[in-house]
This record gives sequence, C-alpha cells and structure tokens, in this order.
Amino acid sequence: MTIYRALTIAGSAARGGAGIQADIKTFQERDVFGMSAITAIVAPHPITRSGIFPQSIEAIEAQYYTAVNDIGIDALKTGMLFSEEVILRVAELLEEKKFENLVVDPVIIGKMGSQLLKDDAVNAMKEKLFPLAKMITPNMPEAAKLLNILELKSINDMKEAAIELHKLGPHYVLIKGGRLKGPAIDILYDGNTFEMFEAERIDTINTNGAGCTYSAAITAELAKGKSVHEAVKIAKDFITVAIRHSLSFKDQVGPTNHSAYRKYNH
Ligand code: PXL
Repeated sequence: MTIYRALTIAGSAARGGAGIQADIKTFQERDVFGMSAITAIVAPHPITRSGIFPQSIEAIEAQYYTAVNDIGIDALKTGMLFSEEVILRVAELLEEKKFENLVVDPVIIGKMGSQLLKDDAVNAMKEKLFPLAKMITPNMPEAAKLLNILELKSINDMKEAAIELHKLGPHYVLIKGGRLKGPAIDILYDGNTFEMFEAERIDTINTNGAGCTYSAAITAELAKGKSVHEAVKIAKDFITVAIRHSLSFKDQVGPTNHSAYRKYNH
C-alpha cells in the first residue's frame, strides 16, 4: 500500500486550530502522512504579551531536510513564514529541490488580528515563492494586500485580482471568498479560465484556522495525485463541513472541526 506524504512549513498555533496543528490534523484526516517544519510559535503570553516566537533559520532548515531526506515528500504547503529572511531561505530550499505539488498559502494576518507576516516580507513572498507554486490560496484581504489595493468586494474584483496574481508565476490562483456576502464562492484561475467553487454561507464566528485547513486539504489531495480540480472540490467540502461543525471553547473565536468530514459527511 502506498503511503502519501505531505510537509507543512508554517507556524505552530498553540490553540490547536490553525497553522501546523490544523495542517497535520487535516493531513491525517485525509489519510496522508503529515510532517512539519515550524517557522515560529504563536502563543500569546498573558504576562509578557509576546505572542510570536520565531524559530532560527538553522532550526527551519533542519526540520525541512529531515522531512525531505528521512521520509520524502509528495506535496507540501507553506503557511505562516513571518519574515523576509525565512521566505528567502525557504525559497532557496525549494529551488534546490523542486516539487511539483507546492501550495503557497500567503498567510498575512490571522483572524484574531495578529500580524503573521511582516510588512517588508510581502515582496519576497511575491517574487521568490509564488513563481515556485503550483497554487496560491489567498483570501480576499490577502489578495488585496498582495496587490496593494484597498479591498476586494465582489466576484468581479476577485477575478481581476486572480488575473494579476497569476502574472506573478503560480500555475493556479485560488481566491477564497469567505468574506463575500451570500454563498462562500472561491475562484480558481489557471491563466485561461475561471472555475467557481460554491458552498452555503455558515453563520458562525468559529472559523479560526479555516484557511490553513482548506489549503492543507488541497495539499493532501495533490499528494495522492488528484487533479487540481478534484483536490479543490474535495477540500471545499472538507472545510465546509468543518465550519458547519466548528467548535467553541471559552467564548473565543473557535476552530473548525477537523474530524467533521469523516464523521458527518457520509
Ligand atoms: O489562520 C491563520 C494562521 C496561520 N498560522 C498560524 C496561526 C494562524 C491564526 O491563528 O496562528 C500559526
């Protein structure tokens, strides 16, 4: 039996619903062997107020090479990379050995408002990482930030943004319409045609880690050799059910439910 393997290069979210934790849970749920290279630890300290603890370049390299050399990789994704220095090094590593199935989730700002990518790192992400990606998966605010525009408001804005982002080099651009009014419509663009993936809008605030989970599900399906169309279709179902059954702890913005697709979808 073939075991498919996926790596996430991202931040560790101590709350358990986003970042590395969301990715690994999702890989497991989609029957893919998950590995991690942690770029930073995200955990708000109640007294010192520090919330982001970056890992050294050496530590990131060590984790990456361990995954590549000891296990092997069928697909990988990047999430929170935090600094220009990390982006440049990760891009170098991914140039050194190229992977067809690279999903770049351009994590910039978390749902709780924390800045997960420094402002001066946005250009490095666009110039060095996007050209290596099979797919980039910005949400609407991220797409706006990447293109230096104020806001995306409509499907038409999303389509125009997808065309501009595609020029930066990824094979596919998936803009996630979580912030639209009405149904949650995502736009996939391959440089030629647009494809829409639509799901009902679920009225909940508990969507912490939704973006991470969605892109991890896409990565897992690509690891198994699924087409981009199939991977996004399955991942869209996965995240929709995970949001429908999202979790609520202690009045915070809660996480999506990573086991919901397995438990409730069939
Ligand atoms: O959901 C965005 C995200 C990504 N990565 C890490 C996070 C978050 C949001 O909480 O903590 C590590």
